Amino acid sequence: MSDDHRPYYITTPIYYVNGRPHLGHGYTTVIADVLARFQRMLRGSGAEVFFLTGTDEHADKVVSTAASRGMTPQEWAGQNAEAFEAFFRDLRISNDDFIRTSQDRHKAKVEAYIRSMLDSGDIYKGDYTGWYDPGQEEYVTETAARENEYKSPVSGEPLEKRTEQNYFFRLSAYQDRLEELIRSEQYLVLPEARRNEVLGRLTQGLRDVPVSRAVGDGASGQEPWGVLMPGDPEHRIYVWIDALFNYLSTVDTDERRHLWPASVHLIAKDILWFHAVIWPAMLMALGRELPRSLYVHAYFMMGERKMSKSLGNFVTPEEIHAYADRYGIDAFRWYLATQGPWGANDADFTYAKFVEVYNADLANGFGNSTSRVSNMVAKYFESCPDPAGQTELEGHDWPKLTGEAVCSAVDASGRLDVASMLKAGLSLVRAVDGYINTTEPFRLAKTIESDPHAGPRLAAILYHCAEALRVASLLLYPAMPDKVAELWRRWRCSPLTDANNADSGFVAPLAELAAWGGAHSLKPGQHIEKGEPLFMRADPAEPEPGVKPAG
Ligand code: ME8
Repeated sequence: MSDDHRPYYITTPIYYVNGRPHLGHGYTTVIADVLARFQRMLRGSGAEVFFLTGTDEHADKVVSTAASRGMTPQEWAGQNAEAFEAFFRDLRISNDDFIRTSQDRHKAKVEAYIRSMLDSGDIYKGDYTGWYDPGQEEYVTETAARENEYKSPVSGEPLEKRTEQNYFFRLSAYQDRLEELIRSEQYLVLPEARRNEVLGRLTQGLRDVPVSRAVGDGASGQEPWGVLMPGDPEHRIYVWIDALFNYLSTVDTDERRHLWPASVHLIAKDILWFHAVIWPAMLMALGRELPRSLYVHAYFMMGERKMSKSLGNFVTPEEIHAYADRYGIDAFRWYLATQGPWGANDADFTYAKFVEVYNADLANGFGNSTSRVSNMVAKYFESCPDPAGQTELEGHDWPKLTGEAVCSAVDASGRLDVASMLKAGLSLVRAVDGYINTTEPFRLAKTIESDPHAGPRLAAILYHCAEALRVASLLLYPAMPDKVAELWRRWRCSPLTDANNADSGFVAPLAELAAWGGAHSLKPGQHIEKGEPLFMRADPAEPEPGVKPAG
């Protein structure tokens, strides 16, 4: 997973284009971005990191919604795909490609994969009867249908009993191998609760799954929308099968083939089965390597219900924009990355919590600490002071403390524990605060005239504060690229290949960038610019930014 001799290839789900983007989509994509940025910094210049997101466009609903708007499916899908791309630009997502399943580069590959599975007998023609959830465009198992009183587990709408002639994927043939792969962690499913859930369901046995729909069904009166079944133009490939292949099709080219297998697929628990079971089985059928890991997070909720498109209760791009206008997009990213539903538990998004975290971690934390230190340096020394070889002060061994923080962040990134990865940076900030409180440099400054030891001591204290904050800033960068790049410009210590572009590469790997006293550390005498605090304090009494969506 974190084997850094291999390229790092990370993906998000590709999102449905029949509705607008919302916080849930933003969440997974921001986390993927934080992990991708961390890996680029970890590996330094020439890092082979590939981050893919995109849109899933061949759903039947795209056809019906487009028709109701007097548009072609391609036009409607294009308009919404652009909305996702714009949303991700606003969120400062640094994806390397954006795959749309309606693109020829994808469709041609899907056709070839399906053809190969028809040839091998992994796909065959037969009859299928089952409970269909029209909202989700998927069949629900008999057990799941019964447990939910034959209603959609997502929308609560009634399920429909459907029979159709279909092509099937011989999933049942892969039962034992799948169980073995997931149990042995060759395909690592995280967190543990989700892995156990998959293993539990696998022991109930696997049925073959339909992988096609009749042309005309759900798309009547239109050109067939989707990828046609090779050799049988009466059938289209089921949107879910088409979609899963995006992870492979995008890199199945001469220039990119070495990127496969993916290091990490990130998803939420709604689409666990497709990714934990059907996807690896199809890859086995194709004789391809399996992705290294699948991370399955929980849901952002609004009160008791999952935030979702079909329920219309989501935080919109406009609302997120309003937060960004007031607090900066980096603050929003920080909140998502540290407070979101990572792991097995759902999380609520609330304004009160946002303000609390913003003030504690950013305004009173990172922002205050960097501005306190910049101000003291400017006031007492004008430029970066000289520590004169001292490394341990008041029991604080800063080279060791910063080294440990970096190790802890790297470890956490390997476990995909994003919050702990970022907290390693924040805890260094807190350590600097505590250190300022015990050493009281502002008090020491008053004795410079009378005490000959006070000046060198003050210089050493402030140097250590600044250098520790510089190391902390590296660990905070993946969540807050723009604010951190701003600090690096002010302190003349940017490790970016272009200091004015927070998305440019890193000149060296993290181990070198973070080395105390190394080539990238703060140099005595260099300019340290004061500037405005990076984050202004938020007033909890102020009303929430933006407007709530209607309904
Ligand atoms: O399922 N909380 O697309 P989709 C957290 N096209 N994450 C959420 C969320 C919430 N309330 N709501 C959505 C599809 N997400 C298929 C995927 S992949 C080959 C095909 C995020 O538009 C989360 O990542 O419904 C979830 O898995 C995804 O959006 C579903 O997006």
